[in-house]
Amino acid sequence: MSVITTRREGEVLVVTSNNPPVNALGQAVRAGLADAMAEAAGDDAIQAVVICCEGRTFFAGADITEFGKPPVGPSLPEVIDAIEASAKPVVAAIHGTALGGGLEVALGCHYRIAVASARLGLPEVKLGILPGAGGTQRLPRVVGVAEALPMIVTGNPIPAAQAGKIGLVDKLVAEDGLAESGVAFARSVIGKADHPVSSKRTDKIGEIPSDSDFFDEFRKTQMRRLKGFEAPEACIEAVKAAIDLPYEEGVKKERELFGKLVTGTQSKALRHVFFAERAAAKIDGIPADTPVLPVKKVGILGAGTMGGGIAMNFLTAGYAVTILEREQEALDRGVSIIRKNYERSAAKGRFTADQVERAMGLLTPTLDMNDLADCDLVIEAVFENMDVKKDVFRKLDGIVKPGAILASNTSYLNVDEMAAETKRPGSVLGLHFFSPANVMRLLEIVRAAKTEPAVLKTAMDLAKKIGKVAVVSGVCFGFIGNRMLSPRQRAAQAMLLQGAKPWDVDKALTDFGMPMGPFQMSDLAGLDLGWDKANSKSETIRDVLCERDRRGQKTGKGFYDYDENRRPSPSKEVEAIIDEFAAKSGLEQRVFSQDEIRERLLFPMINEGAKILEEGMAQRASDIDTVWINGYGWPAYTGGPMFWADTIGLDKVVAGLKAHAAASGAEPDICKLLEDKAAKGETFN
Ligand code: T1G
Repeated sequence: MSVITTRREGEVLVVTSNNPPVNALGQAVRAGLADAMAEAAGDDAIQAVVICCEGRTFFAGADITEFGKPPVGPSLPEVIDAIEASAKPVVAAIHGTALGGGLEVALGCHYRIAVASARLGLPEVKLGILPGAGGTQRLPRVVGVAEALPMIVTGNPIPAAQAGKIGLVDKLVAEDGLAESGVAFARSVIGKADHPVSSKRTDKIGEIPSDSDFFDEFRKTQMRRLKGFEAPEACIEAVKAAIDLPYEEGVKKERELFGKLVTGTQSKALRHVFFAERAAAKIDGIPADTPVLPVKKVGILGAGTMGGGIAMNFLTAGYAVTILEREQEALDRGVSIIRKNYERSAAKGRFTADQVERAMGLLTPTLDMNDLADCDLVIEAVFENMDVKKDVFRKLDGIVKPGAILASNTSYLNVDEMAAETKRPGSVLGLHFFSPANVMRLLEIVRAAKTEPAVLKTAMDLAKKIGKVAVVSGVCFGFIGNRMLSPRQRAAQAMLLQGAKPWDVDKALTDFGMPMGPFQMSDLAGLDLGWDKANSKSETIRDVLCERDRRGQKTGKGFYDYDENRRPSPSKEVEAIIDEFAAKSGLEQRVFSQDEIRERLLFPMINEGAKILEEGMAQRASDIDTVWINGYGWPAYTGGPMFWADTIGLDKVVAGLKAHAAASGAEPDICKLLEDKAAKGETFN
């Protein structure tokens, strides 16, 4: 069955793509489109063409799986140029998501119609590239630079209605009968003398000169998104070329920029990230026909920071949530914080007032655990103490209906032990959200020894519905992310005793692209987590800091001093405390280069990741990358810790671990899987 079929509707040729799952513009689709355009050109009975797609979406872009392989013609630019050169009007009939090359095909068409639920975008920048089939040259001509630039540099799609407003879509049509609407529209333009051939359009391109401060102003709004990424700047350069150069020259400039990016490390890393996030949704070892269990009502134990944030995920997705606290005052505080969070997001335009009221209307606060009886899923977010959690699971098991899922939001603790407190171990698992739970995309689904396949699959299905990127972890201390965080924090502390200062250590990681370094992170979380105040005897730097009430951002000082806006600055007092402990340690004091600090912090993480893989605690190396990018802000343009290790070479990681151990007079701790792979020149991904 050809992926592209054509049929005649009187004088209109309807060209349909059927290339599941997303009508990616693979070679067969491109060839089919080229043949269809030749058919249209060669038959006088055909006076117009409609291009549409079967399945869930219009073309969602080039076929990313073809990247890095030898190109096979016809190229997408060639196909689009043939569409645009047609003497007969070509109409793109859009549904789903017209993205990347898909939107570029639509831009080569003379007209575009779309259903209201469609979205249109050029997300190439998220893959470390830029629109490489004329998008940076045609879109500004169709909608103007001011509208085109954000679409190209952020990669975020826009809804069809907005596309209609800016002239990207000529007509919004009914959700049903899109092809028929396309034929009707095509008939309405047959015979029109001058089709608005986009690539020749210059009416909107002249509005903003390329030396306008519009570009610098725009850069300022995108600083966080732009930091460290190469593609956004190239996108800006390509749009400037659309302003300054004739179309053909501009396309050449686009192609040159595309060629540099697509062969670069950042694009390889970001394409890895794209597929890694999707691979993570695949759970090894469960039958394909495993059912997804029905979940309509969710119970949350604990209305604190985590419980409230977790509740918001489900409320926003339209689930009824019953939230439980022990005291009325804590319950009221929790509910009020949820409302305040919604209102703050609404003020930023993320929610409408109606959406906030709808979400809050789904929330039922209670002090009575029996009110959770009819929940399909209950998540506990109570104090991180095993005895407390065991007691909660025992009580829940006796109250909640048979078949309901019981989940723990624990960050570290053993979910098998919690499951053993119940008569339903098959329905118990961990759902580890990351703070702030209503913002961070990552969810670690902790697979306990007895967790049933249907429960796992239901959790994965729920994760997607609440907009999370989920990764399955086995039961081990800290699961995947926090388990790898521990050796990094230990390495950071150890360097303080050898002459390093917190701000130098943190800088090495923020320069690498992390949002913060180990000490900034400790100050954010609070230095007194697990600190035993009553028995503290100034034995460690952390003890002394806490004893002096330097407990982190919440007390205005920790490793850093913080101003009223929580901006950090190095502290002389802390420096003196560190110097005292370093002198007492008897260790050789030295100056660390930024490269060495980075290696000392990150290589032990890679080693821990290798152990996690070796023990089967993660299903695949790319899952570990997905955890660190979505849970801790690891710079996506390096692909995540395991992809980054592959890029620099596992032999370099092993050599570094050995060298740093020797320099500290310690025995190297190197995972066998890592050592074997390094020796064989293999990679994790
Ligand atoms: N190429 C190949 N496979 C793709 C694909 C693509 N462009 N998009 C999705 N898939 C696969 C995906 O791996 C998964 O496979 C399945 O489709 C469902 O995807 C020349 C060079 C369209 C919004 O960046 O954003 O055009 O895991 O799970 O959540 O200038 O997929 O089932 O085996 O994500 O409903 C630009 C990328 C390419 C769009 C649907 N286009 N895709 O989301 O399903 S570069 C993109 C998406 C380009 C031109 C340049 C999303 C989606 P599997 P899914 P979804």
